[in-house]
Amino acid sequence: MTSLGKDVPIPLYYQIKARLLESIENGQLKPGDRVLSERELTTQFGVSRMTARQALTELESQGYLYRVQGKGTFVATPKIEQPLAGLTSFTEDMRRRGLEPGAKVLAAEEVAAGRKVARALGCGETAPVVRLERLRLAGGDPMALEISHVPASVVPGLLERGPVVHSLYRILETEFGIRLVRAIQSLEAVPANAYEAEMLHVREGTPLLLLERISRDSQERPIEFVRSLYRGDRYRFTTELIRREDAP
Ligand code: 16G
Repeated sequence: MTSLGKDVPIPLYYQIKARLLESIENGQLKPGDRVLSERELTTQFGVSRMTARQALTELESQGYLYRVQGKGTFVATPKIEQPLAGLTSFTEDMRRRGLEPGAKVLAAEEVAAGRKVARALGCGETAPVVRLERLRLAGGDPMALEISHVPASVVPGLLERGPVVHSLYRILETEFGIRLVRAIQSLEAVPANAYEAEMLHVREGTPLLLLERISRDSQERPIEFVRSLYRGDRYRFTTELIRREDAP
């Protein structure tokens, strides 16, 4: 790696970070490869230990590197690229990537909708809804924390049929004849709180991607309101943008 520019207004740690990132992105450093340690970076670039540490810590919290106690810092597997175009289920998304989907049910209960859910589902605030909180797994690793709300009236008996450890969308289709056809979804960044961090195996404060989705069936009925927190260090969402013919 070339030496750092000491006369440029770019912090040294940031320059080291950029060098490492470049090596990862152009394939010189591959998933599983060990990267230079703090001490090695210090010698190579003539920077302080703190500067070297900051570069590694940021790359780690952004999901490019991971540390193994006593062994060193290694290049992580690339993030999961998730197109935002189709209305797909978690199970379908993971299978398409050859990963084994899973779910750990953290809560499954019938509750009153409350203001936010009522607004999303177009029901009364006291209307009963099924609240399903699940940790979604891919190959056993936690990927997202999902809280779904479905009007109890459209899924009678859902809670009695056992924990929803497989696909909710499949159950909706096969057991309740509900096919989701359309959804409105928003995406924003939020820091992981202590509980979310523990569940998702990230540090508190790590950026998560919060997706909120309201899905409807062919009769335009709102069926599901979900808040999904995806690991920002494992996911990258992509969209296709098409320039309209009449764009100014
Ligand atoms: C996706 C959906 C979630 C849905 C789940 C069903 C988002 C943000 N979340 O994760 O709304 O409940 O798929 O997956 O898109 P399943 O059929 O595997 O249970």
